[in-house]
Amino acid sequence: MALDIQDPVPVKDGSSMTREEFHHSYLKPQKPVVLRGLWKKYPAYDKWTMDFFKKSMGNIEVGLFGNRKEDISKTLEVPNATMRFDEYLNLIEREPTDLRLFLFPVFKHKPELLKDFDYPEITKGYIKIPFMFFGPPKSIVRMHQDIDMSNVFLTQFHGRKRVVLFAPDQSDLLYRLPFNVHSIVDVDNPDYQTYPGLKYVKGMSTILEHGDTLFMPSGYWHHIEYLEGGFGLSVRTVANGVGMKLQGVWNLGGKRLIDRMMRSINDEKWFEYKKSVAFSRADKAISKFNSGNYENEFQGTNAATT
Ligand SMILES: O=C(O)CCC(=O)C(=O)O
Repeated sequence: MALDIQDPVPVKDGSSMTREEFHHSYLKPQKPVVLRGLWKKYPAYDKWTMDFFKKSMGNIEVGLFGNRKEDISKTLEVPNATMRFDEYLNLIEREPTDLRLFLFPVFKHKPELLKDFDYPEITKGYIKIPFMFFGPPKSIVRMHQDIDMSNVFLTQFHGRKRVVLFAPDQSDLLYRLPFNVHSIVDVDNPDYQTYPGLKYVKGMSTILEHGDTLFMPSGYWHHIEYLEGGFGLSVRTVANGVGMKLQGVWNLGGKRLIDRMMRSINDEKWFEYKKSVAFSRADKAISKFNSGNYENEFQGTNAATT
């Protein structure tokens, strides 16, 4: 049985979308959308290539993360390798490896890159925190929510990426770990025996190409597969609604610290405890689903628990 993730994320012309239309149809109802060509009018659109980054900042050392799909207990806080940036770019053009450059603060290293783009009208009025992501072919960004629960605009500049999305109200059925923003399921190899909640989830998929901007509303789960070596830029804006904003602050200032502390005391035992909570929440969500109460009782409340 295949996971129910076939629904495509709608694709719209980003260059002609007005702020009003975006607010009314996507931001307010918190619906994902691919905005094709949203960043097209800026120099970065053509200028930012692999060669450009190799030449302009190839000599810096970058911290790289393994995809750690196999080790779901680990979080992505500490890089597990370093390399010269140009060597890393050569590597990801050449071959699959599991090393990704995650939340790369490229503009700290080279602030003049900020002159290569502006923020499209539809994102104006919000906080923007730009980060870049680089990854090799076949690498996987395991399923997670962004810890600050922000609205995210993820623009692809090079290579294609497959993205699977789930709304935040599916968190329990996705076996979200408490004190964490990761899920323990693998959407590419769904194990229904161990994770029966997966029979009930409903997601969406899309493939991003050069110039596509994916709008991911606050708290949306995302699983990403790099189909080719490539890179993208994410711009974050404040979370939607008071609940999501508070959740973001609590994730960053409370949960993350508790998780760190408990991991340092007994990582294995703490992980087993978190898994047991995830399983018990999923069982409850399945019962609600089977009794027909899922929509009424779970919709919109999951993100505020834990
Ligand atoms: O594109 C990537 O490599 C990861 C993007 C991501 O996870 C994010 O923007 O939260």
